[in-house]
Amino acid sequence: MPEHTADETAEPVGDYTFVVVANRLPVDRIENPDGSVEWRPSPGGLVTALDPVMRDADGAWVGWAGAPGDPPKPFDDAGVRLVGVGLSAEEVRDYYEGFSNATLWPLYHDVIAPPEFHREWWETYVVVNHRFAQTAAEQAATGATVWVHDYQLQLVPAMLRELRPDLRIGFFNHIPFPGYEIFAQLPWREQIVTGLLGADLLGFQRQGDATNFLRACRRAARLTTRGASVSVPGPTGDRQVRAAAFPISIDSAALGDIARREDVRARAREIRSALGDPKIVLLGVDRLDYTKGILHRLKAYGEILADGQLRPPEAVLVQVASPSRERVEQYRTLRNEVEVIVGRINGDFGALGNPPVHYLHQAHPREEMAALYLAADVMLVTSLRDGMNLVAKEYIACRHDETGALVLSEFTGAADELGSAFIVNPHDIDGLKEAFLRAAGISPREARRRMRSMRRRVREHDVVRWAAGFLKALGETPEQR
Ligand code: GDG
Repeated sequence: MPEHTADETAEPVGDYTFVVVANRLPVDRIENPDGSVEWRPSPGGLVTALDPVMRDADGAWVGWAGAPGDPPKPFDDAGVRLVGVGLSAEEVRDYYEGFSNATLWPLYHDVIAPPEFHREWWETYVVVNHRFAQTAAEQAATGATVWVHDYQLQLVPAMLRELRPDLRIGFFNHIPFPGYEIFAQLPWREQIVTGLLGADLLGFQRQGDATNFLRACRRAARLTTRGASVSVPGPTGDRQVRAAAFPISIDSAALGDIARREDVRARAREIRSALGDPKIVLLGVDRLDYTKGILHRLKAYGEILADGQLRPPEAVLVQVASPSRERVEQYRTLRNEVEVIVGRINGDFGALGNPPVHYLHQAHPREEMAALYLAADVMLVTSLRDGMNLVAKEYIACRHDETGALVLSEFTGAADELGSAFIVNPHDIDGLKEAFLRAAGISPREARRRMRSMRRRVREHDVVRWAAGFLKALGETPEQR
């Protein structure tokens, strides 16, 4: 129970001056054979990004524990108060798999897959967003800062402001915000815009995303914008809400340290030797998601092999595709398509003991990821649309010796920062093939030149700086801006 109230009539308030609200708690529930339950850190872009920030702050994290049913009782983990939000099986289906991952995700990624619009999904999205807002309101101390994350929770800022006008509310969108012609398809476009505008500051990955959002404010909600600010009418006059780019990053130093470890370097050598000591190792690391352009990458690689421009076993591709959203139909279809193409390439161009594609549909520990990055001569990031893409930055952070080459889609947020990569349009298969070959044949000198500037960028703009920049801007008054 909350211990104190702001006054006798107001909503009860909690103890935490910094509260993160995200769809998932940063843990997975593991049930041991003896029936005991433990919580393990779970991988993923957001978790990786916020971990160092939460360790420093005395904060609370509100999120869903990842399985339907009652939420776990609030508990402390590594100095952070974890507060679970419970979802029923139907809510997981309609709010998470449905509206979040089969409506918003494809819509916001430029309709690479067709979004589905269902009124029942929307209604559940509203109910669940309200539950997240209510839970956050119960945890936040008077005047606390609350940072809401991502497309699953776009109504939370306005709901939270309604419950707790004393809070300072930030929102960060990890995925792209689409152009208005696409966003306008959403039957609930106005509600989404006004939901987001409950925040004081809205952060996006790229300037283009912020610009798209400002346009949506004008078109869908008929509001006035000036520069990066939107005027939002409220009970006490207009509020100025700011929308700007805050490109997310990684904990570059921590990952760099892992990549320096002798056991990790030994593992990288072992990986190369297990692959048959090829001349060129190409690597893809993605959640198995249709936004990541895995099929385009495989098509280009298959054609390169067919043309004889790279010949296994001198060149091999390792594709890590970590399992993702397997209950959503489009993800099951994608898995089948990827596995058919991998099988075809291996069937056409492999020899006994020497498949040209090593395909791993598994999640791996961080050390193994670092070893894979170290083992790879060429990193392939070919997303059709991607808010940022942390994998690109992780590869760069691991390459202490300034070798290796990054092929990077122009449709990632990372492309705005990593201009020294081989920038590609993944829809242009000939262009992809050319970039793969140029990256595979790069001279040590050119690799060093490109890697050096990208490493500087990733080192200096790490996740701590990202979070600090966002929180500083959130703390500024309109006049200070
Ligand atoms: C969303 C946006 C944005 C992957 N497999 C394993 C594993 N991973 C880690 C990677 C990386 C993270 O997951 C994936 O992050 P990405 O940025 O590449 O992509 P999304 O998951 O789609 O993330 C994206 C991000 O949010 C942050 O804002 O950049 O645009 O779509 O860190 O290394 N980690 C481990 N084992 C795996 O098997 N340990």
